[in-house]
Amino acid sequence: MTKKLFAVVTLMLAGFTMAGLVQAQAEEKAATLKIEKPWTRVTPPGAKVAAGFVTITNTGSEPDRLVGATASLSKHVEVHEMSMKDGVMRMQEVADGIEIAPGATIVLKPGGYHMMFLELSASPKVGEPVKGTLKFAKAGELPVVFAVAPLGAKSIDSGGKMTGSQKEDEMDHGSHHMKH
Ligand SMILES: [Cu+2]
Repeated sequence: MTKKLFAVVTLMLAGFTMAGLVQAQAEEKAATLKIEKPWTRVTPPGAKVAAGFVTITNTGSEPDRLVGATASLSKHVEVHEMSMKDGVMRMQEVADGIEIAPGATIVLKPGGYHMMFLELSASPKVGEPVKGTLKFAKAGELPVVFAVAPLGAKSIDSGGKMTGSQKEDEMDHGSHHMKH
């Protein structure tokens, strides 16, 4: 092998190793967050907003934060929390996102943390999953597909059966109409 050829081969090997390393790092980042059951649900006629839910477990050793999301049928998405104040359920944007400590699981669900899909271009329909992403402070933007549950569903597990009262939903939308 000539010296020149040797140099070229060495450079190529270095290049491959670098590419492999970068890819491995990206995979490792994504692998530290386990994303389960992203879902949304059918909205009442005329609704301008829909809610999105998901379960996220941090299997890594560093904390991360859910700071935002996207959904194909929404112009922009906010992360919201619900809280009881003076006997009234309210919701507000979580400005800094939701922290996920190492080993912790956060559950976005009706009545708690949720994503708010704002300015809908179309309503979610059962059988038509919604593509989107979840944005994390450290792991970056990860793709998800939101399954669509029927109107008023309280979880994606119940097969969309109505398990709670619909009052909560009406209140959600009422306060959003005021806010947005
Ligand atoms: Cu909300």
